[in-house]
Amino acid sequence: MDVVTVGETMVLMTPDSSGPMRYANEFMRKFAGAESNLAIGLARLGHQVGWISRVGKDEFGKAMVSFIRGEGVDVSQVKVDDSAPTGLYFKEFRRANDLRVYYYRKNSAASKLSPVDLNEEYIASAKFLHITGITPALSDSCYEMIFSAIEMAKKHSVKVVFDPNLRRKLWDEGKARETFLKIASQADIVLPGLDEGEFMFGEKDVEKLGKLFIEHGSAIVVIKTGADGAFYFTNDDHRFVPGFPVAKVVDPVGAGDGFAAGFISGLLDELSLYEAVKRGNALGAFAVTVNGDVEGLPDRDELFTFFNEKSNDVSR
Ligand code: KDG
Repeated sequence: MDVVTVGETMVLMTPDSSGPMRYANEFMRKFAGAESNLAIGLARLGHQVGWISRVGKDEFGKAMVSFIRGEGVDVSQVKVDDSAPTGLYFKEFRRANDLRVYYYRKNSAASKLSPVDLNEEYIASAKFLHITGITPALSDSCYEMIFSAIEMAKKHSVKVVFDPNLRRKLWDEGKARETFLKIASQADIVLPGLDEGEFMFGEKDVEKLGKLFIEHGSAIVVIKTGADGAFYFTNDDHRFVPGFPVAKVVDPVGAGDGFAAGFISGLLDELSLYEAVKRGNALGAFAVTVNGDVEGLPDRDELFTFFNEKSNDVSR
């Protein structure tokens, strides 16, 4: 396995119309979750990736697992829980640049994830373990599970990639900060947005922030600055890698997961850090051109055609 990831995926209901949710009558049913988004992005680029999770013993759980399996992700470690439902969330395109989400995920099947759901051999078989800061917010057992997964990865020299993915609706701020700092100190690679870095360290200056992350224990940190691009930092190097302009952002959710998929794909292909971040930027741009978290992510041919055309706009 190239990458193993663990976390909750939900049924995603997206209204056909924009504006306040109370007027939305028609919805498209999709599936989304930061970790499975990442897994799908990697699978589209031809990497071997596994997703660990729990789903309800319900129609949504069945459809979700089929969808993710259909995208080429290994779902052999997904358990079906007959005592809790598959989680659900709604997107609301309230107005331009104001997208809101509503979660119906409390006590969901995935919130029951615990250390017993982890298969050590499976994690040990991977080159990278990907985790996000969403999972430890879901329940005490999810919190424990994340730290067990990190411990297993470290024991077998599997590199830990941490994407903070701060979701304020799920957390008490102090607990979130403390948890993110604890995970970051154990992770090999951290992929924060600039705002998440500021949330963690109280520092706005990107160069100072990069240094703080490295001193805190990560070998590589990539700080994302939205459409502009991203900065990478190691102990002895740092550079800015420009992003790709997108003429029309249709749905910004999933850009960070696209970035993580592109970046990890670049590392798996042994690209330079600069080129890996560039691939991350490209996938982030692809993700936002289409409604849905993963529908816009490219396969290898599409990605290389895009790079060869040297197009300046991914949404052309
Ligand atoms: O990164 C995209 C995710 O935030 C979205 O799909 C929903 O996983 C999700 C979450 O917990 O917010």
